[in-house]
Parts: sequence; C-alpha cells; structure tokens
Amino acid sequence: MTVRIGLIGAGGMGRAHLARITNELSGGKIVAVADINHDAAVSAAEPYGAKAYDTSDELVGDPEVDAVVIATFGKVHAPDVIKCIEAGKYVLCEKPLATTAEDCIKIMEAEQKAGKKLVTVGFMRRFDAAYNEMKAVLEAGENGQALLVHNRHRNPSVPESYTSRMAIDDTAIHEIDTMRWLLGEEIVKVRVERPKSTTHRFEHLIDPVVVVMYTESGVRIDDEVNVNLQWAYSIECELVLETAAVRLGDQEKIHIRDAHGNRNAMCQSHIDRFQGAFNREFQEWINAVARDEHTGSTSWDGYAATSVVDAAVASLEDETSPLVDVTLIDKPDFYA
Ligand code: ISE
Repeated sequence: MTVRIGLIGAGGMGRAHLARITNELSGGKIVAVADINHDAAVSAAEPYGAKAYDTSDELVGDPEVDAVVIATFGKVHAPDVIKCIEAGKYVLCEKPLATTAEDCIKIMEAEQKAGKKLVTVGFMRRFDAAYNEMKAVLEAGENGQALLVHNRHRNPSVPESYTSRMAIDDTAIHEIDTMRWLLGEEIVKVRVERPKSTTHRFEHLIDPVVVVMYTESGVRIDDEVNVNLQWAYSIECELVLETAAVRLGDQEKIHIRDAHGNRNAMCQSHIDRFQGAFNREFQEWINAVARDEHTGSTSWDGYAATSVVDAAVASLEDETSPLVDVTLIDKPDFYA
C-alpha cells in the first residue's frame, strides 16, 4: 500500500520532509500541502503534483489523505493534531507536540477517546544510529548504571525571532526527550543556569544557558544550549556509567589530514546532522501507517517533554535559577 501523505506547514522543515519522502524513502506519496500562506503551499506542492490548500481543515478532511505530517510552529500544533485524531488519521507532528501541558493533555484525551494511538512526535534523535548504540551499551549492563550525562547542543546562529524561551522549548527539548528515552525514566527536577552571555547574540536573548536535570533515580544531566556559535551545528553527548564513559562519535563523513591539521567538516544544521535519523524516523512511520500501527514517540512523550519545558522555563525566568519540580499527571494505562 502506498501511504498518501498530506503536509501542514510548508516551511524549510516541511519541505525537507517532502523531499525525503519522495526522493529517499519508499511507500509514501505526497498528495497535499496546506499552509496559511497560499503561495508557500502552492510552491511546495507543485514539484510533487500535489494539491495545495490554504487551511489544515481542508487537508485533514481530504479523503485522499491517509496520514498527515505537521511541520508548523509549535504554538499552533494542538488543534491540527486533534483534527487528525478526530478524522482517525495517523499524524507525525514535529516537536514540540504542543507548547503547554494543558494542550498535550487535550491531545491525549482525544487519542484515548479515539481508542487508538495515532500520534507520533517528531523526536528524530531516537532514530540516530549513535544514540541507539549508546542506549544498547547502557542496556547491556556490563558497565553498571548511568550516573551522569553531559550534553552540548550548539547552533551556528539563530534568527532575531528566536527567544530565550525557545532555547528550552525549541532546542533543549531534544535533549529532554532523548534523555528520557535513553535512560528510560522521567525527569523530575530541573534548573536553568545563565552563564556569561556571548556577544554574538541578539540583545534580547539569554545565551548560552545550561539546563541541569535530575531523573527519578537521581541521574544528573546537564545540557549546554549555546546557539550563536558562528562555526557549526554541533551536538555532543557523553553518558557516564559506573565503569565506562560513552560518547557520541563526531558527525563527520571524512577526515582530512593536511598542513592545517587533522580535521573534518562540521554540519551546519539539524537537517544535515540528523539526515539519517530523520530518514529512519519517516521510513518507520510510513511502514507502520501502512500496517495500521503506531510507531515512535507517543503523545505521553510529547506531554512529559513539555512538562519538563514548563518547569525549566520557570527556572529560566527566575534569576536565582531555582531547582523546579516537574509535575506530571498519572500516566494513563493507554500509554503504558
Ligand atoms: C530547531 O527547531 C531544531 O529542532 C534543531 O534541532 C535545534 O538545534 C534548533 O535549536 C531548533 O531551533
């Protein structure tokens, strides 16, 4: 079966997904694109011979759309995700699932009413080969328990529209989800520290920040979010076990040794750094939709991540950087 896919949100990320589904993956076909910017919808749809809609209502209601990808801004995700659930369509929603815990709860309620897991949150790092190897080392148990994790999430630059809150809900949210997935437990406390600021930031921005989190069993996680590096998109992670330290390898494809040293090209965005992970995530989703099955992270994962974001933002907004408790509702059996 070919899965007929509709995309809501014709920005850079959405277009990258259209290209991967068409050129690199199998089993999926782009049949419709919706964007409130009519010209954007038309120009994104046209190369694929897809329909262009101005509203998500039309796209979700189109009987020729089997499943939906949402790549709009986080703030507008919730109503579209709920529309897809009510239409009984599988939806892969880019992170964050929603920007408030209340909206995530509404999504979980709609999904439980539908009686079927339909929502996958676009936490693509769960599909990155190196993070998976790291998780396999932890789960093999030969080096003892996890004690600490050190993360560095660095971007070359961000636009003026990027806010300090986005350092948490748009950037650190990747580590928040990846750490929950890697360690297999919830994050229960979080603090956001503000070191000295870079002169390369826009004046309104707090950058860098360091997000410090603790899990239920007491693993301490730190995450340097540093988004005006100028030189690269660079993701680092070191998992400290009792008798080993496991680090992600570098992301390079080749090394060059010459008169300038031994070096490798650095990625410039998440789209090139996580190309393989995005492809695996989308291929698994298409395959699962074709079998009428759910795959990947659930609405609960989206909710839990957004709840950690809420606590982290509360800490960020208080100059004393308090350690804030993360509050979660009881996990519904539906997501067990
Ligand atoms: C962006 O939305 C992403 O998802 C990237 O992975 C992250 O590095 C960047 O900071 C975000 O703005």
